[in-house]
Amino acid sequence: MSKIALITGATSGIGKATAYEFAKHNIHLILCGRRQKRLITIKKELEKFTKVHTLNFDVSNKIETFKAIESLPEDLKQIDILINNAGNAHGLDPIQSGHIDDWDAMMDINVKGLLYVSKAVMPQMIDRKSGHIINIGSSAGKEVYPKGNVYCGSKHAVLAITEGMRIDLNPFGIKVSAINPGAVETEFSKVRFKGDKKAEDVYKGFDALQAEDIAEIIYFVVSRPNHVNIADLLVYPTAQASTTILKRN
Ligand code: NDP
Ligand code: 8X3
Repeated sequence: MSKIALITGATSGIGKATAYEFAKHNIHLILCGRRQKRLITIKKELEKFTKVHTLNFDVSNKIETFKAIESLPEDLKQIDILINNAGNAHGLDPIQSGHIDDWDAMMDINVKGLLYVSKAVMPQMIDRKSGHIINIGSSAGKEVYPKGNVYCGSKHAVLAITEGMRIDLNPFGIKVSAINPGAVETEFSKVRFKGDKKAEDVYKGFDALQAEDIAEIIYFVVSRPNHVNIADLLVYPTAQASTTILKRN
């Protein structure tokens, strides 16, 4: 029987590429995001290969999140795979000149949004004693870099929450994994720099990871046998050695 995956942040970048990768393997999809038009376009493309349902909500809105997940049709309520991917960096400023709205957005989306979605999805996994939760962390969750302060804090929190989930869900046979990428060329920097030209230079002069590279890794992680859980992965482009060491041409 086909598995069912719920992917947050499926309108762009890593989440969208994961939807395409999962569709190739006939995993049924629940695709989430705020940009409804994109959800519709992706659904149209992927329903040639698999069953697709879309949920249009903001993960940082507790009420919207629970309503959306409760609204799932009966045949899609038993989610086997949860990909907590929705998130972004907002700004890149020293802590003393950082913007409170940016801090709120990162903590509300990257940390609290992940918790809300997980809270809504976990009960049926616990009842069935099965499931796999994959949290998309970051190299920024392993190592703090200059001006990364709150984004790094949010991703360190994702890693700590992942570890906590793995411990608490252990009695129920639920797998919990963190995948922590370095630089991936997506809309991430456009969001971080709010459309500023700076975003154009971020991936210049080296071969950044592409969203599809991470999507393939996510599929590898979810397709291991039952007794294998890849708990934590750090994935860099070859040109990157740490959050601050990057070899450009
Ligand atoms: P993109 O900006 O391309 O994608 C971000 C996705 O998150 C979009 O689909 C967006 O959808 C969704 N999203 C953002 N805010 C919300 C919200 N409030 N509610 C619901 N959905 C939301 O970036 P990436 O694909 O690169 O990022 C995906 C994840 O990977 C993030 O958690 C990011 O921190 C992480 N990551 C990225 C790296 C990179 O270098 N790109 C490296 C390491 C980790 P919509 O706007 O439609 O809601
Ligand atoms: C995204 C990678 O280095 O921009 O999480 O923080 S980085």
